[in-house]
Amino acid sequence: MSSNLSPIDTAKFVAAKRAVDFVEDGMRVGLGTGSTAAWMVRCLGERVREEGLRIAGVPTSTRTAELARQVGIRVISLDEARWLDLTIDGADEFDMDLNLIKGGGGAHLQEKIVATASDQMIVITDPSKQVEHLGSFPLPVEVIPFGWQTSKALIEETLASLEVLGQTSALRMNGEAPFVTDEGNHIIDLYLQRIGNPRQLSMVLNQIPGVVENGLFIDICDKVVIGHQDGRVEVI
Ligand code: ABF
Repeated sequence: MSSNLSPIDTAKFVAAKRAVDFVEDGMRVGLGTGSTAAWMVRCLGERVREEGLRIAGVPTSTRTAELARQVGIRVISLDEARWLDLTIDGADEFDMDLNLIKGGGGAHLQEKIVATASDQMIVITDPSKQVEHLGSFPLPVEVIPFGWQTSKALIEETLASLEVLGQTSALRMNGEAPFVTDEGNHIIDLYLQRIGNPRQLSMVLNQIPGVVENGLFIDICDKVVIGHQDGRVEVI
């Protein structure tokens, strides 16, 4: 599976391959979204087919559900699983406290629900996602379509009252139309440069009417598996 991969795909692949070693027979596993998580789903499918590993997967997006079925993973809903042993997912940024920004792929709402309902969350990544302070990557905030412009204005007003650098925000687009999440919502991306107090920002954002969930994952991730382009893997 790993031959002829580009350097970046090698990094993602080796991280994914190492992370699926943590999956044991009988586990209920949360399946993340994104290109790194897609490698994990393929690696897990390989273990299901070759070792007869019996697991149930709870996908965090329609894309992941489709891929999981294609590779032979039994897919169940979170309501069927209720609680998960482990979730493996990608991220857009992680800091030394293992706090994350997620949602560049627009799936952070389901990702956060699934990760929070898991005994353990492992993030798989390449080294480029490691940062000293979260915030260089735009922070996604999922809002319901009703009154989204008002929610956006309220978000900006809230940011102005907090100590965050950069306070611009933009509705995420998909071509000419607003991007629509799996839940039928929109995403406002916040361009903040540096988030001084991610825990406070996350709580404050989620109190704004119309906001469904933001992409900050605080105290949710337990381990980060970093794959390097030369094939080395670090676990922190
Ligand atoms: C998901 O996919 C998201 O939360 C995150 O936005 C994105 C990372 O994608 P990739 O692995 O393609 O960089 O994990």
